[in-house]
Formats: sequence, C-alpha cells, structure tokens
Amino acid sequence: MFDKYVNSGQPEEPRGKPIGRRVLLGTLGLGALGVATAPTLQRGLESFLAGASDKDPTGLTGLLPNGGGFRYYSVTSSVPRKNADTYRLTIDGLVDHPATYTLAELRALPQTRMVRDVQCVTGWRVPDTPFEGVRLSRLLDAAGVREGAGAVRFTCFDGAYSESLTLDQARRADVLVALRMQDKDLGHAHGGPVRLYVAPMYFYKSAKWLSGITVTKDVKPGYWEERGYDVDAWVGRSNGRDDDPTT
Ligand SMILES: Nc1nc2c(c(=O)[nH]1)N[C@H]1C(S)=C(S)[C@@H](COP(=O)(O)O)O[C@H]1N2
Ligand SMILES: [Mo]
Repeated sequence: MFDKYVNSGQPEEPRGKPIGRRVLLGTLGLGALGVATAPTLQRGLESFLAGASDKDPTGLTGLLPNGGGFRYYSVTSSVPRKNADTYRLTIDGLVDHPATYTLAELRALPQTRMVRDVQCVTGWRVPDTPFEGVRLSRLLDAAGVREGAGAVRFTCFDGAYSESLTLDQARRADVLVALRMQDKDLGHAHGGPVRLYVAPMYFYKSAKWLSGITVTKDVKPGYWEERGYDVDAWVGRSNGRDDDPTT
C-alpha cells in the first residue's frame, strides 16, 4: 500500500517549507572530505551531494555506503559514540520508580522482533526490515506510570533530537526500545546502541541514540515537529497524505 511513496521524490517538508537540514558526515566516514564542522561549507556540500536540492534537500542518494536503501540522518554534525560500558538509558518524570538501564540490563529483558517496512516521510522506503528490542510498554510498566500522565518524551545523546508519543501510542505492542536492526546490533550510524522504533509511524518518530524517556502530562512536539511535521505520524495517514478528498 505504500508503493506510491517509493522514490517519489517528495520534498522533505510536507508543507513546502525549506529547512536546512544538516546531515551528519562525521560518523559516516566522510571526515576525509574535510568538511566536518563548518556549517556553510557543510551546507554547500549537502546541496552538492543532494543534486536537485529543492527536490530532495537531505537525500544523499547513491553517494553513501547506504546498506539496502537506508539514508543516514542526523541533525547534529557529530554524535558521541556509546558502547556497552558507557551507554545509559534513564526513565523519569511522572513515574513511581525512575530507573537507569545499562545495555546489559536492556539485553537481559525479553526481546520482541518485528519485520515491517521502514518508511521515511521523504518517500524512501526499506521493505521488510527486522527490528528487535524491548517493548517500551514493559519499561513504562516497570517504572510505574502515575495518574495524570498522558505522554512520553524521548531525548537523545546527540544533544539535539527529541520525539514524543501519547501514552496510548507509547504502550502499543509495535513500539520498541530497539537494540538490533537487520538482525545485527544497532550500529552507530543507525542510532546505536539503542534507538526508538515506532513501527506504525514515519521513521522520524524512531529517535536514534536514545538516552532519555520522560513521562509527562502532555505531548511536547519533537525536533522535526517544531519544524512542520505531524506529531501523530501514522504512515499513509499524516503529513498531508491523509487529507486529499479525491482519494
Ligand atoms: N537522534 C536522531 N534521530 C533521528 C533523526 C535524527 O536526525 N537524529 N532523524 C530521523 C529521521 S527523519 C529518519 S528518516 C530516521 C533515519 O534513520 P537512519 O539514519 O537509521 O536511516 O531517523 C530518525 N531519527
Ligand atoms: Mo526521515
């Protein structure tokens, strides 16, 4: 059912607002190009890489070692690396038992594996991609969500990205704190060692480099949502794709 979005060249911003999305080069092994940090230079390279920059401002199609159709995104120019020794995930906010998990502790919990299509709102799609991890609902139950809570906010150790879900969305069985993708431990470029995986929504909901889960009263729009994306990002039913009266 998502075929019409495959490589359709949809602009990144559904409402046509130009956004200078900065693409992470450092972790992609492009440091040798010598454009690690200077923002203007980086933007220049980005448009160069993107070719038709008005059509696909963030697409690095064909120029990155993108396994199986993925494009690698980061809104920061560098992201620290975390491993089994240094990684921590905290759960706090409106909960009875705030907690901090190590990677080993997350790995020791029951794991759920799902195989679905990954769908970015810009139009690229990766079919049948396995993700594996701990159901977010399990971590929320363990933390003991308090009366009056209505939402969950996610923060990332890149220091910039954020996301959010309503509590009902967060409790869905197809929302994971993912440790593995494509049957491998999540690599750094894909948001490892731990990222969020929200299977029924566009991939921008799946925050990479997940470090914090905070239970809150209300939804606070995430990074891209403050820049025009829908907070409720159901695939095929949001971001301007669900309001065409002729279809
Ligand atoms: N921390 C963080 N998470 C993020 C992003 C980001 O820039 N930073 N980009 C989002 C978007 S728009 C997409 S399409 C996917 C890309 O995931 P990938 O790099 O593993 O392909 O990550 C999402 N999660
Ligand atoms: Mo995306």
